[in-house]
Formats: sequence, structure tokens, C-alpha cells
Amino acid sequence: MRLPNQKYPLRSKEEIPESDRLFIRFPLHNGDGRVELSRRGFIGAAGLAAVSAAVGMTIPFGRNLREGFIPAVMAESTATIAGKDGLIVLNDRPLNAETPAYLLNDPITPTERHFIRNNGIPPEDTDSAKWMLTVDGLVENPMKLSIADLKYKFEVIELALQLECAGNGRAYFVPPARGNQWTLGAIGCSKWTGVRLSDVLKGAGLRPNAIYTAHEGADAHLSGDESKLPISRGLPIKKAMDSHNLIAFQQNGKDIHPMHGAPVRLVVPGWPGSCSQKWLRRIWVRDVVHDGAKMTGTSYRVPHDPVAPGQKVPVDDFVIIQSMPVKSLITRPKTDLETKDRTIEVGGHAWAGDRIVKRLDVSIDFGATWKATELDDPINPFAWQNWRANVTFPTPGYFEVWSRATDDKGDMQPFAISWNPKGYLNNTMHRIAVRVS
Ligand SMILES: Nc1nc2c(c(=O)[nH]1)N[C@H]1C(S)=C(S)[C@@H](COP(=O)(O)O)O[C@H]1N2
Ligand SMILES: [Mo]
Repeated sequence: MRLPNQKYPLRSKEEIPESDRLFIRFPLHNGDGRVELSRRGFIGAAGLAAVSAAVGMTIPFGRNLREGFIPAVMAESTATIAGKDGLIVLNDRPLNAETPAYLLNDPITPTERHFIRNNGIPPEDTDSAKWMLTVDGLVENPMKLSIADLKYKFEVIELALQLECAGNGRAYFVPPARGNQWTLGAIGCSKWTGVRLSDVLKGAGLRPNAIYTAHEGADAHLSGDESKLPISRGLPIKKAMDSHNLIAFQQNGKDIHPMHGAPVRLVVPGWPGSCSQKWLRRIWVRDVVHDGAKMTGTSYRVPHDPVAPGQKVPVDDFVIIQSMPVKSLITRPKTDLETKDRTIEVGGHAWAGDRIVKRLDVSIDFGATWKATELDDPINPFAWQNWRANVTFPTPGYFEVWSRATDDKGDMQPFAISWNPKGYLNNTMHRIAVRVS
């Protein structure tokens, strides 16, 4: 596995010299999902409680442990994140973790299996009783809303919404693009409960010169510089007013997990995940295209025209990514299936940013011929769509199953996409291996 961009690399036990094992820089978890890094001192009560919780019993000599200690009983599974299951950690500072495709098989993504993408350090205090959301800028009635106000003043709805990081698939770019090396798993479709962003903006009353929203969260910049935000993205008013964007306070019927933006976040489906500000504290309405952190330069922007792999592109030639492209995932079987059955069921999901997926085809002959699958409608707009098919292999041998989604405007997943400097928008077809004996 490639682990780029890592200030504090995660290493398996074998890679760490015996002498160093008690002192490795490795995240500890304080029990509610937050990750703390070793400061190489003794462990302290909170750290010891976390290790005891992980081990499942008290540790009589615990006071002798160093911070960052990994109990041997936890062997390789030390990269666990409280409330998460089976995620692969790409980076621990900031924390970024993706979900293997076969663990995304559920029609609705359980919170335990929703990827995590952090640009900074999550806030410590996420007390929902005290949280305030400010709506200001070019509005008639600037507002300061508690979560109780949100629930009382606006209609509360639940929607299944797909959220994909624009960098999903970056790992497959050649030459490599810097950044988290997401493979396939920076996508999820959970049920989110909240109020419509459009209702809140209408309540505030947009002024005629409003053209863009700007979002601010409560997470801290990695540098520790309090005057900087790790990320602050925004939306053109037209997209902001789409009635499917939520200011959400629940995921899958429970309070939002600390890593997903507790107690309140935006969920803006169909556009880069970065538009869905977590730990949301402020929505600021502006008369210019928002120029906050990661809105400018090469962040979440791609060259206007296709460029050659590795080509240097002037910043002026980049445009902001809007709708995500059509894409699909095979979530069953798990890749590298060994089977004696000639006929197997394959299935997964497909989504298309602001559009709808019209067909999903599979191939077992490296794309020479394609077969249509049964494709469900989304359960609500902006939910991913589930699909399934039986495929029959003619002989024993090594096969690949490829999936290819086509959207309602006729755009289809490609075999290969044009390279871009930051490795965004990789929507190439998904393929899994099947060995038939
Ligand atoms: N405040 C804040 N919001 C944020 C981020 C962040 O780092 N800080 N990351 C963004 C990015 S790039 C993505 S892809 C999504 C990921 O949401 P998730 O971690 O709940 O999956 O959150 C977005 N919202
Ligand atoms: Mo992202």
C-alpha cells in the first residue's frame, strides 16, 4: 500500500524495530472516535482508559505504559477508529480512511462504513446543546440558530444521499497525483436527517446580489494557526437552493459521529464531498465566488481542457469542480473470488452527481461485450442506485467482471480518463477478479 503525504506514517508491527515498539507514533483513540497522537510521555488516565477499553479489561500495570503503546493482543488491527468497521486508514493526521468496495454492499451505508475525509483537526467540544450556527452576509435577516432552533423553525426530513470525495480514485493516476491515495472507497450513501439548506436560506432572505455561499466549520488548521481554516468551501446560489441539500444533525438515525461533523454538518449530494462542510458553524452569503481555503488554486479544481499526463498547467486554466461524474461500484462479490459456480450474482451501486443513472452494464470479457443489469431507481433524488445481475462464465479460468454506468445525458464511464494534476474525478469503470475452477 502506498502511504503518501504522511507526517506520521502508519506502519505495521513488523515494519517497526523491536526496540521502538513501545514508542512508535501511532494514534490512540479516546473512545469517542477522536484520534490522539503519541507525545512519547507516559500514558495518562485517559490514554490508559482507551487502551483498557480496546483490550476489553483493566491493565494492572497500566501506569508503566508509554503513550502510543499498542497492546500486543491488538496485533495488526491497531488502526481501529471507534465506531468504525473495516476502514483502511490512509493518513492519521489529518485522519483519512476509506472503505473497501465489498464492505459498501449495503443499500444504505452504515455509519461504521462511511469513509472519513478530514483536512484539519476535528473540534474537541461538539456539545449539541451549546452549538450555534450563524447565517449572515447578504441576507435580510442574519440568524444565529441552535440545533433546537433548526428543528423547531424548519421542516425536518430524512434523505439517503451519496457523498463522494472528488479525489476518490486518485491512487490510479499515472504519473501519481499528490494527496490521499483513495482507491475506490471514498463514497457512501447514508440516510441523513436535517433541515433543507434552501429553507434556511429562504428564512434568512437572500439579497438580490447574493451569488455564492461560504461555509465554515469548527475544525482547526493542521499548523495550529488559529487564524486559518483547514477548509472553507461554498456553492453557487442555484445549487445551494436545491431542496436536497441538508443541514444535517443525524446520520442513519443517530447523532452524527464525531468524525462526520458532529453535531451538525452540510450534506450537498452530487458535488465534491468537500462542499459538505462538517462541524458547521457559519454560512456566509457573498456577492463573489467564495475564495476560502481550498476554493482556489488547484484545490478541487481541474484544468478546463484535457492536459497531457504530468503537464504543468497554469492556475488560470483551472475551473471549480461542480457535479461529480457518472460512476459505479461492484460491491459483491469481493474481488478475487474463487468459485466452482459457473453462474454468480454480481451487484453494487451507481450514481451520477446531479444526474440519474439510466443503465448499468457488466462485461466478463474485458469490455468486448456488455450485458444490461437490473438497475433500481434511486430511493430519493441523489441516493445512489442499486443494481444486480447474474453472470455466467463459459469455462474455468481467470475472469474479470467490469461495471459501466451510463447517465441520463448519455455520458458513460470510460476505460481511462484524462489525467489532471490533483487526481480528481476518476470515474473509470470498476473491475473485480473472479477465478473459476
Ligand atoms: N469542516 C470540514 N468539513 C469537511 C471536511 C473537512 O476537512 N473539514 N472535509 C470535506 C471533504 S474533502 C469531504 S470528501 C467530506 C467527507 O465527509 P465524511 O468525512 O463525513 O465522509 O467532508 C467535507 N467536509
Ligand atoms: Mo473530499
